[in-house]
Amino acid sequence: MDLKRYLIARQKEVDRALDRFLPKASVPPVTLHKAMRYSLFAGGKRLRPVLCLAAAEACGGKSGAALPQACAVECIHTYSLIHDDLPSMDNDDLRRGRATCHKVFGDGIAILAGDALLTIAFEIATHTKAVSRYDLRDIFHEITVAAGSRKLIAGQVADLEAEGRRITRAQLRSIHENKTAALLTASIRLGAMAANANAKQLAAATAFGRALGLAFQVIDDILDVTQTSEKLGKSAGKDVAAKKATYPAVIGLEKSRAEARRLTHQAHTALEPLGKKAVVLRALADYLLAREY
Ligand code: GRG
Repeated sequence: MDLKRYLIARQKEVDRALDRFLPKASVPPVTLHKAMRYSLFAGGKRLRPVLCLAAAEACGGKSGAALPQACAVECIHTYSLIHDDLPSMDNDDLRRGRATCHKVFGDGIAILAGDALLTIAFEIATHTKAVSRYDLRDIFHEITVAAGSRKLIAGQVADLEAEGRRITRAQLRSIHENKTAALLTASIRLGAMAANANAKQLAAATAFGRALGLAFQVIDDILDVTQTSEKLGKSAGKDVAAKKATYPAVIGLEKSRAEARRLTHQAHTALEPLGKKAVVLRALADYLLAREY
């Protein structure tokens, strides 16, 4: 299959839907809507929404049924990036290849743009169509748990608290599971749910998401030390400078590479119950691993 063509088509589909869901930049408060759009349309990979759409297809459904959920997750992801870049968090100047939201709009508007993106995710999620096995309550439960104080925000708290400290491999894995893998897994589960996945399909999608989510963060940690800021579109080498808890810091670069390969293999194995329909998810896992080389 031609993954590049698939990615471009799906990214465009997601961008068009996000553009429809977001208030236009001319709608008051203009500065806020400009800031939300500035960060949302800054050229992210749209990995989470694409995984969501591909998971719907892998479970025998149509990708279009998962579009609101895919867009909701992308809004939550973008909010987390805006807040993470703030001076009181990671204090970063570069994101998605351009100046961070607070550098352009100021800290106050950046905080509010993040808040508004988080909130609009739930408005967008109301466009989800219920299927026989899952209703809106299930969709909201999935999103709120992944984005909440026991997953995404727990990971960010642990990450902040681990700065400059020695932590174990198990602690690091737990940070990555919460900070990164939980929202990625939720994206994939939401796609499966849009396709009315049965218990076996949902379990396969979940296992795939957990392995892929961890692999993604291990690879992201590796890229931070092996790539340039230009290539990444965000500040490279920041993890080392900020004494961040990362895989290369805790187990070394070569072992991190081996771990990324092991987790990618685990992700592939998890897809077996979904058969041939999971071709795109399988290719996406390989594509993420290949980013490292
Ligand atoms: C502020 C609540 C709160 C959470 C922040 C997402 C996050 C937690 C921090 C951002 C920094 C970071 C290293 C996050 C780990 C997840 C990750 C690698 C995000 C970047 O995702 P990509 O590569 O980004 O998919 P694009 O820009 O392509 O969407």
